[in-house]
Amino acid sequence: MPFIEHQLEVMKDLEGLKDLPFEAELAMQLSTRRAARIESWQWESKMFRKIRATYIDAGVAAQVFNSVWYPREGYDAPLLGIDFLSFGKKKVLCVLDFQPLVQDEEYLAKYCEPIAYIKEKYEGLAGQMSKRFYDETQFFSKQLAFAKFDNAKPVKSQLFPAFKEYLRDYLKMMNGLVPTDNVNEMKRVRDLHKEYDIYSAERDPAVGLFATYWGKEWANRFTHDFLFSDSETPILDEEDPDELEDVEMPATVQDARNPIRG
Ligand code: BLA
Repeated sequence: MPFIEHQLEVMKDLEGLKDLPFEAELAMQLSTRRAARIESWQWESKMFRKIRATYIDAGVAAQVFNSVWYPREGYDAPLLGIDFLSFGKKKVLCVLDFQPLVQDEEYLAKYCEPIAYIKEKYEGLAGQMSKRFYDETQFFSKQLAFAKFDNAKPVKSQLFPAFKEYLRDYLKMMNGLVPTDNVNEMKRVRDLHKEYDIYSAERDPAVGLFATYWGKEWANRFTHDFLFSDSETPILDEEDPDELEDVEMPATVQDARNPIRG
């Protein structure tokens, strides 16, 4: 929650900040299966075509803050990607990056490398993602702050300060840019955003977690209609009882399955 509060505080200074309403059923759900709540928000501003954020509160069993900032099409800047998860306090996963739209050296030097100094300060955030879900050479930078902790301590001592600095530098960078009004360039950027959504929707291991709490139909819609809304929503085969088994359930999610309060 302190992460969301900080993000909201920072967002207050965005020019033209407005709520972007979306389907109520996707914006909030309680779980009838386990004690859990998922709530999401979406905004736009003069500089961002979309900022979305999600908070999952399943008590100690699962705490999640997930957010993506999509600049307007006139900016070819990286997206700000945030995925912080804690399962039972003993499995803490932190993923934070200026997510590059392309992997050209010049682009990375301009947009991602300037924050290398932040990552260098926090040794604990220098971990490497596995190859199980994502491909680190697509939509991720070398400045990806990545960590798996077995306790909650580094969340306060490393992740929170790093998060504040990434957010501060992201906005400083954005504020220093002059957006283009070249329609071809804007279309190129929009297409890359779409590619990001398709790529992420295909790989995000969250779908299994959502299905555990809120069922696979909702999980499918939430992933494709809200989280990565430029991706196509696949039609689920209601007749296939094994369909959920196709979704890989990460080990940490198994822990989140233990109901904490009855
Ligand atoms: C990993 N993200 C995960 C995992 C889960 C989620 C369950 C796997 C944990 C594990 O077993 O190792 C959960 N993802 C979520 C949730 C949401 C979500 C709950 O989107 C939404 C509310 N993921 C992102 C964004 C980034 C991201 C924006 O959503 C980029 C900053 C990255 N998630 C990301 C990476 C991993 C991950 C890199 C770890 C992959 C690995 O090491 O295998």
